[in-house]
Amino acid sequence: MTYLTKPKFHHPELPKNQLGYTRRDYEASTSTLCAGCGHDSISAAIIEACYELSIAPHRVAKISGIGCSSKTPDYFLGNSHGFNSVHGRMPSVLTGANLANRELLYLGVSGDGDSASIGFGQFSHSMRRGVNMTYIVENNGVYGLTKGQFSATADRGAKNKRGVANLDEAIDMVSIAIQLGATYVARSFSGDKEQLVPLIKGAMAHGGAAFIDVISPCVTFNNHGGSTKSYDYVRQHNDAVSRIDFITPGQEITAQYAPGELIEVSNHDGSVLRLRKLHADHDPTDRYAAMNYMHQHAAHGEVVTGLLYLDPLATDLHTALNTCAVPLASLGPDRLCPGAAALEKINAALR
Ligand SMILES: Cc1ncc(C[n+]2csc(CCOP(=O)(O)OP(=O)(O)O)c2C)c(N)n1
Ligand code: SF4
Ligand SMILES: [Mg+2]
Repeated sequence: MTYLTKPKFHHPELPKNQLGYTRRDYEASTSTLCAGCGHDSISAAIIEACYELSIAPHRVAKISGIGCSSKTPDYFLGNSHGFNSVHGRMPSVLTGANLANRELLYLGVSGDGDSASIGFGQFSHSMRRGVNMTYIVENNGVYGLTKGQFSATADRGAKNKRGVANLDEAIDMVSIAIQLGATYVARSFSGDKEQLVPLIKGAMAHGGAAFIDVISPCVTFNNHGGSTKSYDYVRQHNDAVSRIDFITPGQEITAQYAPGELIEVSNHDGSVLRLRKLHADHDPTDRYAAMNYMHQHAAHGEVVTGLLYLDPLATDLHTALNTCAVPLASLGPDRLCPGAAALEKINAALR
């Protein structure tokens, strides 16, 4: 059996969001992942973020590659558009869909194998092009679906289940995303819903390439003493630089913080990101300082989490290319085919 459907009925008093949807309306099939897999917690965080943002499910397109992580869009947002693509090819499929229809919210879901190995080129180009999307990598340091080989994000010296050490240097996807021009870059932990949900909300409201690396332990192949992607290791080494509050348009901003500890950033849609700085020496709006900060802390084995880099003035690929303002499918023949006279004019200009 590849999926289990959930019963449709639910308690009539379940809380509803502004659109009248319950959390159940953002769920989908029952997960068939291993019990305790971090990926299921990320699915739950996506459901919570979309519920709290009152996103109409038909406005979301969820696109994935191949892997346990890439299976997860089957377990959330059952009423949204979805495309489970080919291994490592999620970014190009998402970019194509995005260019054809700018009115949807694009959610790319991938794994560390899917994005840091076979799909590394695709990942990189989607970042440098500034595709407007929320790109989530569910990072467990292994190829879970094919039984636990080290992936390219596994730390050098980390051990597999049988005690064999990884000899290769790890790819830090967060550093690469910042370097290549992503404008909202975060790292989180599947076991920290309080941090992850607002990070996803902020990413979905961001008007450019938003990348979230979520450490997501694989309980079957990479949750033992020698792993640096296990629940215990991440809990012990998690160093949060910031906490986000996400405030929707019209919501009252009540909490008070001392000056210097708080950054407020307004989004295009009127929502506000309120960033509580936990480390005074981390400036998330300075791209090079953010990278320095992460490298320094990584050298001491710390897993730095939170919103690590943010460009408040971000734009996206549509702006760069000056694309059509409406979905291509809504264009009539008159706009798709300007006629023989227009073609003749173009040809004449090239002679
Ligand atoms: C072209 C191609 N090569 C290899 C595979 C085999 N394969 C399937 S999933 C996978 C790795 C998945 O790892 P990751 O993206 O980290 O996902 P996880 O299962 O760990 O969540 C591989 C190598 C494939 N499906 N297609
Ligand atoms: S093999 Fe690992 S990644 Fe895949 S479902 Fe099981 S715990 Fe999750
Ligand atoms: Mg993986």
